[in-house]
Formats: sequence, structure tokens, C-alpha cells
Amino acid sequence: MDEKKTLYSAIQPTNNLTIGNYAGAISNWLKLQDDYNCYFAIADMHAITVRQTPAELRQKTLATLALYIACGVDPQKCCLYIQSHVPAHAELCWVLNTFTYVGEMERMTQFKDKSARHAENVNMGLMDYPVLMAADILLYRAQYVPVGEDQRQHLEIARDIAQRFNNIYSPTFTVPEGLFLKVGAKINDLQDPAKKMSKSAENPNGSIFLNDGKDAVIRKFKRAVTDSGAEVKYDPVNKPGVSNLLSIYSIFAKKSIEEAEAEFAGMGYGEFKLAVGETVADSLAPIQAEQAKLLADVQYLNTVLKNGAETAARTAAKTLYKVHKKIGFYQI
Ligand code: ATP
Ligand code: LTN
Repeated sequence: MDEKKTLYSAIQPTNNLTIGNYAGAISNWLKLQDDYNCYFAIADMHAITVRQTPAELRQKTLATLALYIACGVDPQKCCLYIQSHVPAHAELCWVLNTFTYVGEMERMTQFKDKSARHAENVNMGLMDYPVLMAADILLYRAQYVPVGEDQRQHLEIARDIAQRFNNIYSPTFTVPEGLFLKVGAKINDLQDPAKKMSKSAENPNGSIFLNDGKDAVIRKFKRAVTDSGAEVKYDPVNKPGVSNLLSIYSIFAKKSIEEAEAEFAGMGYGEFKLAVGETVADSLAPIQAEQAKLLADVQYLNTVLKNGAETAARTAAKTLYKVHKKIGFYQI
């Protein structure tokens, strides 16, 4: 009998992943994969809520899987799969839609942001995004969901939907909890430290992609916006730029913020930014090499995906069956 608790998370294959995705999501997964029964998906169904180029989506999907593994997510320990390979996600989403109010979805920050950014394509999927995410999590009866700070509101809605359903029928869904890191849960844009670093940002100079070469990484860090004053000190309110760089350094150098501050005491911003850039670039190099190796072996990646989808579908089908029974769908 498997005593481990279940953990679920996913990333959209919308572009190359950034160090924000690494810091807020993947680095946390690595710490948890030994102790939990983990499902890590590639959320391609979420990705199409914003228009994608088909060939690129296909390529990024496989690249995301390769990156998960290259970062250290172990397919022997975790179930890695593509969301669209398990139809139960769409099926449960439909049912959960009938337990979700339009007003709730209209209030979601990400919906408001993305509708403004993609005013020409405010589609139903964009609005329904959080319900599909709730379906993802609830299908696997996950207790924990490690995500970045930006997903907190979506997680709250997933909890509300689960509780609503459980109250109307009987306990069916596990009510999930978010796992947020203290450091790294929100890495900000290097050019605009008031904004979160995002893989689909308009200005690529504000984001460090996990596949950026050393030159690009150093160049972007050198250009990073800092604050007035000259002291390298962690103070997110008054020094958002410097604090963001300290958080990034702390994650990649595997040191506490205090240790990082001590290390850079008395150093100028220029030298500090270069040191952060060097550390990040050196940490990314082996991940990039491993990702390239994995991408050269598509057969292996396909096997991981096939096994992952089978395992996921088995668990998902059980939950979906229970839900269908409770709501009164006729079963043969
Ligand atoms: P997009 O720009 O396409 O909307 P994104 O970069 O915001 O994408 P997601 O696929 O939405 O990335 O998020 C994947 C995971 O990475 C989530 O757990 C999210 O919370 C986390 N994440 C994304 N950006 C950051 C960030 N800047 N800091 C910390 N965590 C982040
Ligand atoms: N919306 C998430 C990606 C995502 C997710 C999930 C995260 C899709 N389904 C289920 C956790 C659990 C995002 O990070 N943008």
C-alpha cells in the first residue's frame, strides 16, 4: 500500500522556460519528489488559451519534458505526462464548470491580465483556465500543489470548487493545499522588477531562459535594473531590483539570502550583477547539455510520456467514475 501523499503540478509549454519557472516550480519539485507520489504534467491544454503556432507548441512540449528531466525530475519516481494525453482532464473540467460561477472567473487576476494582453482573443478557454486547472489537481486527489505565488488565486478556486462539490454530494475530492517557497516563489522581470518574470513577456531582456547561453545571461544581468543607493541589501519594498537579484543568486548558489548579502557587502552593483550572471550561467550549462542529449533521443522521451499517460489515466479514470456516479450519470 502506497503511504505517500500525492503532489501535483504542471507548466504550460508556451515558450522556453525561465529561471522564474525553475525557481518557483521545478526547484521545489526536486526537493519533494522522493517523499511524495508526484504527477508533473505539461499543460498543453492550458497553453492553447493563448494562440500558439502548432509546430512550435509541439516542439516546446517535448523540450519542456526534456527540461524537467534535465533539471533532475526523475521519471522513475514521478509520473510525467502531457495533459492532452489524458482525456479525463477535459471531461472533469466540463462537470466542474457547472459548479463554478462566471463572476468568480471574471474576477481572476490572470484572466484580467491576459484578456488585456490578448484583447483580440478573449476566448472561453482563457476564462475557464482555472476550472481546467482545478480538474487537473482534483483528478489525482493531490494534497499538495507546489507552484509560484502567481498561482495562489487559482489554487484557492480549486479548493472552493472541491469543497462545493463535497458539500453538495459527499466527500469526493481531496481539498488541495498550495506549497509556496519563501524564496523564489516570485522572481521578477530584470527590466521591470515590479512585474513577474514570464516566459511570454514582450521584452526578452527581462527574462532569463533556461536555454540562454552564457553571453546572453551575462548581458541580461549586466543590464538588469537596480535601485538607487549603492548597497547590496535585501529589501523588496525599497530595493526591488537588488532584492530580486539576491533571490536569484540565493537559489542558484544554494545559499541563504543572509549569506548572499554578506558575500556582496561593500561590492558595487556592477560587480554584483556580473557575479549573479556568472553563477546563473554556470548552473544552467549542465542542464542545457543534458536537455540537448535527451532531445536527441526522442524514443526515450516518448516512452516516458507513454508510461506517464497510462499511469495518469488510470488514477484519473477512478476519480472521474466516482464523480459521474455522484452527479447521476447513468453507468452500465
Ligand atoms: P506565461 O508567461 O506563458 O503565462 P509563465 O512564465 O507565467 O508563463 P507558467 O507556465 O504560467 O509560466 O507557470 C509555470 C510555473 O512556474 C508555475 O508554478 C508558476 O507559478 C511558476 N512561475 C512562473 N513564473 C514565475 C516567476 N516569475 N517566479 C516564480 N515562479 C514562477
Ligand atoms: N496554470 C499553471 C499551470 C498548471 C498547473 C496545473 C499548476 C496547469 N495545471 C495544475 C499546478 C497544478 C501555471 O503555472 N500557469
